[in-house]
Amino acid sequence: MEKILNLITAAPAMATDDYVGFTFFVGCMAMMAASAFFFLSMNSFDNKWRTSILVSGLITFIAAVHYWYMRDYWATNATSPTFFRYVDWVLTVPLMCVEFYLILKAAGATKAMMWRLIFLSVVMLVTGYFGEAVFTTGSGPALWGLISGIAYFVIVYDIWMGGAAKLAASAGGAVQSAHKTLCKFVLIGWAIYPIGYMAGTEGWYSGIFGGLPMDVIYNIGDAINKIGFGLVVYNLAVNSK
Ligand SMILES: *C/C=C(C)/C=C/C=C(C)/C=C/C1=C(C)CCCC1(C)C
Repeated sequence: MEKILNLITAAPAMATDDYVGFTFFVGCMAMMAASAFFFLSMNSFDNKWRTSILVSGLITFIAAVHYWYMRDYWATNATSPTFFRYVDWVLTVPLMCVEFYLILKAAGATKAMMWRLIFLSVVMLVTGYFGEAVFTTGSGPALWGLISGIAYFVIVYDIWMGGAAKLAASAGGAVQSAHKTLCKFVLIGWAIYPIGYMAGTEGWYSGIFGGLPMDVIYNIGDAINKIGFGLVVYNLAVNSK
């Protein structure tokens, strides 16, 4: 017990004007609460939805753990926890691709479709990491950001107009409308991230977004996308119980 208390009280105090630190803190709480919500509600659904809700919970839970570390990293170093950030994304974004597969499985989604989305998402994130943490000078960030952006657009194309869209149309009803909402999250919600990237890296675009705090943008994006995505799936399970 004393060890636990020490752990909690040993957390560095946060300055009241540290609004970046504040968004890490609130983000951590929100992810924890969302995880409890998804995990606890899971068993009230029909078997066919349980895995989807479980994955929703895993996404927010993995994020909660990373936010715990990122919050601490920020409090200690006052610099971006880029490594933790990308480890979080490389685990959670592929799981979001799995969600597309899970809700369309009954309509005939294939594992090949799922792996294609997972592969594209990993390309998007690894190239993004290169631009943000490895090739950070000259035209490095712009170039790697562009490659990352291309992978992002292929994902958007696949789910809006590719095979996944056709399966959703054939499924119709609640599944089709949930798919459509998830597509909007990817098109609009995920577009928050390249804005954060442009705010936090050097390039021709620096004048446009320079000065905006990258971590606040990423943290807002994560809260909207991870919790929102999970709620869309939750809603689908409720509507087609
Ligand atoms: C829960 C975390 C999510 C949904 C993270 C999504 C991240 C992206 C969609 C990142 C995209 C990027 C680009 C499209 C270009 C610049 C580099 C990235 C990695 C920020």
